[in-house]
Amino acid sequence: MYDPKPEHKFSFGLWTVGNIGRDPFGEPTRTQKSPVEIVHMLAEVGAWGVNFHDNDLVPINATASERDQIVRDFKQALDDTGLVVPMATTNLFSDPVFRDGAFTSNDARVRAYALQKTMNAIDLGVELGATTYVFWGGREGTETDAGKDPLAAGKWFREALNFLTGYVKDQQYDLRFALEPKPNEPRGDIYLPTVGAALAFIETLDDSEMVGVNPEVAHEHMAGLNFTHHVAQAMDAGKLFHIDLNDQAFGRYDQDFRFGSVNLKSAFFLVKLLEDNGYDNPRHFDAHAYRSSDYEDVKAFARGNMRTYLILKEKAQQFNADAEIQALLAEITQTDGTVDGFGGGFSAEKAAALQAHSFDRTAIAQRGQPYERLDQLVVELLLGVR
Ligand code: GCO
Ligand code: MN
Ligand code: MN
Repeated sequence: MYDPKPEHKFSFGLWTVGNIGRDPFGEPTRTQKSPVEIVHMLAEVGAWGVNFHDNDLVPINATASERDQIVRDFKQALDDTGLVVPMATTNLFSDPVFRDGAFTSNDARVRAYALQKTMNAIDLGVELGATTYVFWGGREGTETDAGKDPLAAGKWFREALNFLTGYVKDQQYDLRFALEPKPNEPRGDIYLPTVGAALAFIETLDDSEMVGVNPEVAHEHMAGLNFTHHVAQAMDAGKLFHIDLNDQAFGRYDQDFRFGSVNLKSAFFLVKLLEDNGYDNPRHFDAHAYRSSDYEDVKAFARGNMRTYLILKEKAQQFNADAEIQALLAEITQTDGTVDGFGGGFSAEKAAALQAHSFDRTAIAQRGQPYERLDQLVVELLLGVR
C-alpha cells in the first residue's frame, strides 16, 4: 500500500543517494558509486526518476569521447531499469571559477562561461529526456555587500535567464526552467532568498511563462518560514514546476534530512496541499542519508522518504473523510448569509450597500473558533489513534 509507483513521480538526484558523507569537518564515509550503479540502486528501491547536475554524470574535464561513453552507459542503465530523467541542472558552484558566483559574478568572463556551461548542460539534460531544468543559484550571492552591487547582480541574473530561454526556444526544446531559492549556504547571503522573491523576479523575465520555481523544504525552514504557505503561493501563480522534498530543523545548518524526519506535522500539511490540489510534477527528494549510514542504510533512507510521503498522503485522505474534522471545518467557515451580497468583486452599488451595512462587532467576535479541538484531532490522526 505504501509502495512507490511510477504515477507518484518520486525522483532522486544522483547526488542524493550518491552522497558520500563528506562534510566541512570530515572526509567521506562512503565510497563513490558510479552513475550507473546509482541508477540501479534507485530502481531497486522503487524510484521513478533520476536527476543530475552535468558534472554528476560527466566530469568537468572529460573529453568528448569520454562524455559519449558515459552517456551511452547511462542510457543503457535507464533502459535496463526503466528509470526516467525528469530534471537536469548545472553545477555552477563546485569549481573555484564560481567562487564569487556564476551568472552574478563580477567577472564578465565567468558570467559568459556560466552561460556556455549551462547551454552544454541543457543539451545533455534534454538528450537524456529532461523536461524541467533547475537553477539553484548556490554561489549567486555575497559575504559582503562592499564588493557587489545587488542591482547589477539582479540585472546579470535576468540577462542570463533571458539568454537561456532564448536558447531553449531556438533549439525548440520542450523544457521549462525552475528557480530554486535558498537564503544562505554556501554563500553568506544568496540572491533571491525565498520563493516569494523568486516569483516576483520571474515576472520581470522576457519568457516568464517558461519559468517557475523549485521550492525546497529545508531552504524555507532555514529562513524560519512556513514552507507550505510558500508552496501555496507558487501553486496559486501556476509556477510550481518542481519540488525538493527533505527536512530541516529550524535554526540549524543545512541538514538535507529524510523527508518527514524532523517536522512531521508540517510535512503532513505540505503533502495535503499537494495532493488536495492535484500536484502532478516530479516529487524530488533532495536529501541525503546520515553520514553514519552505509549503503544498506542509504537504501532505507531512500525508501523512507517515499514511504513517509505515501503514509502522509493516506493521512490527508483520512483528514478529508473524517466526519468530526469536517464538521468542525464546516462550523468554522459557515456563514449566516448576511454578507453574501458583498463578495465577488467591486461594484459601486455593492460598495454603497457595504458602507451602509451595520456590523455587530461584539457578536461576531464572540463566535467560537475551535482550532484547539481541530488541531488535537490532527495530532491524534498523525499519531495513529484515530
Ligand atoms: C542545496 C540545493 C541543491 C540543489 C541542486 C539542484 O541546498 O545544495 O538544494 O541540492 O537542489 O543543486 O539544483
Ligand atoms: Mn538544499
Ligand atoms: Mn534542492
